[in-house]
Amino acid sequence: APAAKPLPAYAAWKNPSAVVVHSATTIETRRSAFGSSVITPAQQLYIRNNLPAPDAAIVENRDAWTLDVEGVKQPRSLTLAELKTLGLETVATVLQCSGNGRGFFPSKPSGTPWTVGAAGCVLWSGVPVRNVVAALGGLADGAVFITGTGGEKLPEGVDPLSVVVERSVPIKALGDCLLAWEMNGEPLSLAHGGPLRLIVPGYQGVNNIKYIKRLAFGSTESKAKIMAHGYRMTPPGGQSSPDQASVWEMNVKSWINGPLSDGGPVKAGLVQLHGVAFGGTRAIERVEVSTDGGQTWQTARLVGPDLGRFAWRQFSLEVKLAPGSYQVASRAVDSAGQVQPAERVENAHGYNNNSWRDHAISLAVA
Ligand code: MSS
Repeated sequence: APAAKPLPAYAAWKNPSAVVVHSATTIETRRSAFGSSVITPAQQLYIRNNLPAPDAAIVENRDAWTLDVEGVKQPRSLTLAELKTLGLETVATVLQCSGNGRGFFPSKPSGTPWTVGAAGCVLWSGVPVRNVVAALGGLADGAVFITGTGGEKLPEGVDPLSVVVERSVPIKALGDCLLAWEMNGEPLSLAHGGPLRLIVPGYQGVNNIKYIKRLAFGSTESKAKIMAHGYRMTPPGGQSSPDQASVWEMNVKSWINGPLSDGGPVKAGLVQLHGVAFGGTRAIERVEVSTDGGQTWQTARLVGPDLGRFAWRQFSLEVKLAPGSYQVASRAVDSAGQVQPAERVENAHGYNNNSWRDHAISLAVA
């Protein structure tokens, strides 16, 4: 096996045994490290940066960070100190990279071959975006999209639109969006977007803009490359274009986190199969587990606190397993009756994989 890559400086505080460092900008949580207490500790949460992380100086004087708000009746710039006066809410959301599960595509799309670990369930505290809009006189006419712009310093000599991390989401997300300065009870780290991050609950990771500098409401989507061409459901072999579906709401998904037999077979007898399930913007209705590769299913028990429809649910199924080899799969159903599918939707860049078959594990029992 190749030597493990070291953690980059901005993420040196992560737990090295809980993560796989793919590169300085892509760090994945190990399947065995998720634990079973709903919330993912910061030390083991994945990282995905499209640009290098900004200088740590941006989190030195957090309250002085400024956000430009446009597309409201009274557009202006607000400091983080002022945003903190406008409201306070906490929401638990699944933060998941659009490419989580890309590693299961046989077509090997370019990009990080994440399996399950580009995801976590996190608590965010901040001000609801709707409060900020109200404080600035309400939306200007014609708002169809919410656009967030990342605060990275852009490389010189290139078209800013070709590199800026700027994403638009439909205005219907407005009621749920948060401008967060705290994660899991701690000031938001630079690695996860501090001092201020846009949280779009239920939407794929890329829409949750870190170190947000500008929030705009308008009639058109961002012209940035990452919006117009990036993160689109491009047919296999095709070219990305703005008419293809953007990677927005997450689909219903689940996977097994344990026990795993990677380090040797699990002891025969009573076994508690467990994992996580989430439905994007919809709550989880139920989760089924199979030990025979999807031929038969049993309903699992939802475990632990229900932190709302944007969080994931832990689930567990108690089974008695004789020595042998098992294909263990899980299949979630959301509150709208959407069932996690057996097969992935093939696409050029390996997005939105929620195939239960791809996420099944082989379990050796002895
Ligand atoms: N933001 C910014 N500003 N920048 C960058 O790069 N990235 C994305 C998001 N946001 C970015 C941002 C992505 S892409 C993701 S996933 C996320 O983020 C992640 O997060 P964390 O915290 O985990 O790192 Mo895929 O869909």
